[in-house]
Amino acid sequence: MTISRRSFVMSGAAALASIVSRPAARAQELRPHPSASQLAWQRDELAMFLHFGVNTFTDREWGDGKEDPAIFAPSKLDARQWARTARAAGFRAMILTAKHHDGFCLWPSRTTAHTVARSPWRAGDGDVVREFADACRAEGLRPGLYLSPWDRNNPTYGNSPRYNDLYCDQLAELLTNYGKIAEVWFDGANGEGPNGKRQVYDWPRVWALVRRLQPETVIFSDAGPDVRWCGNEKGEAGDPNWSTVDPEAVTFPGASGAGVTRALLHGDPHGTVWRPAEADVSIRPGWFCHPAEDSRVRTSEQLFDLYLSSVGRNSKLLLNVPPARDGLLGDPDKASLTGFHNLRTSRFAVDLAAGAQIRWQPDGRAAEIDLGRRVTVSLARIEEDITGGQVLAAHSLLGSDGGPSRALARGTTIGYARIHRFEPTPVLRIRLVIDEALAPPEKLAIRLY
Ligand code: FUL
Repeated sequence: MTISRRSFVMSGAAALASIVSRPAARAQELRPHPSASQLAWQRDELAMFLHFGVNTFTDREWGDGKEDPAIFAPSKLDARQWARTARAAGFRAMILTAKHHDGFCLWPSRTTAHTVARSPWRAGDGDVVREFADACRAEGLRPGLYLSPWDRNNPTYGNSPRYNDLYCDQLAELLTNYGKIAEVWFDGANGEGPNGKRQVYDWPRVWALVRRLQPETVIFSDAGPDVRWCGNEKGEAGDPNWSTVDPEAVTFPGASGAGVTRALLHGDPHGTVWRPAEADVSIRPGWFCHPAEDSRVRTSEQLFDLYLSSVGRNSKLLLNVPPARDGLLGDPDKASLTGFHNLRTSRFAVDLAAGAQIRWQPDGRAAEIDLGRRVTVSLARIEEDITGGQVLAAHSLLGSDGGPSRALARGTTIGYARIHRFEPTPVLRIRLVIDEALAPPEKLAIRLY
């Protein structure tokens, strides 16, 4: 839909710095918009995923559930090292695999004997979830937990009502005993195959339990209800990427089909619920740490690219950094993270548009920023104020060095953030053209680097 011709000009005096705003529009008040929890989730921008468990010791990606708990013996496990590393690299949240598909519980669950209590680690008195949650809080990170629905160890798995009871009991332990949890992650994987056990999950019951025990947490799954998967494990959000979706397009975690992938990737401009996309990807080829992959850790530049294709496309980056067998994050992973942080802080160090004069075109379809001096720019970060919803569908960014304007970048949706990277270009003036929108935007921020 094309933007209405109604003007949404802001008076020159009220347009401050590179933040462009206009009085509230009624149409937008009715649009789907984020809850306080969804907004806090998005503003974290970076969360670290930690895949750790028996697979770390067997060198596998998917355990079969027959692992002996005695193999779980991290000699130096230090969750504070995980959290310190994450915080120093600019991450604001961490999510731990409390139970992966092998069914091994990293906390001493009462629901099964297949837990850390049967391992030699801390003489069977340890609790990785406790150490993880304490470490997050000590370092100012928000903790999240992954509890795999698919469980290849538990004998009740496949007996739907019994396993659903057990799964809810496990969830209740995790959501009752470890303080406030910021995100609960429900994986859609189920590799049983056509002849395997058929477990019918009771998602409405699971989600209601989470709501009751942790009303402020966000629930992630392909089907939300709060945050959706971005549709791939490459760290690439869709383009366009709407945070609104049609709730009927993906109704349960693990649903598949071309329509499902499209809905996850792009959302829906006319969607009736707010369900932003999370982009999960691993710093290594595998989700678990395999020593043979130590030389294949993504470089700092590659992590920066992932930041642009996730956070820079209205998503959140959930970057997996798996602890090694000793229970610590390894040196190659830490080095890449440090480099990534340095790149991010240096490339976004000075906003060259801060304090610049902004003028809206009378019909409200374009804003011009006079930088007052010639600067060389190569990155632009544009933000919609999403507190009232998301409205921009297509835009272009032009730059002028005194002469005619040249296109710097073109894009579809903006949402929380859209980051464009282009050839370093000298400019005196920048023009943001709104090519297509559902409604006039409430407020835009344009930052140049
Ligand atoms: C997938 C799982 O099968 C992988 O092992 C990993 O946990 C990834 C995040 O989700 O569905």
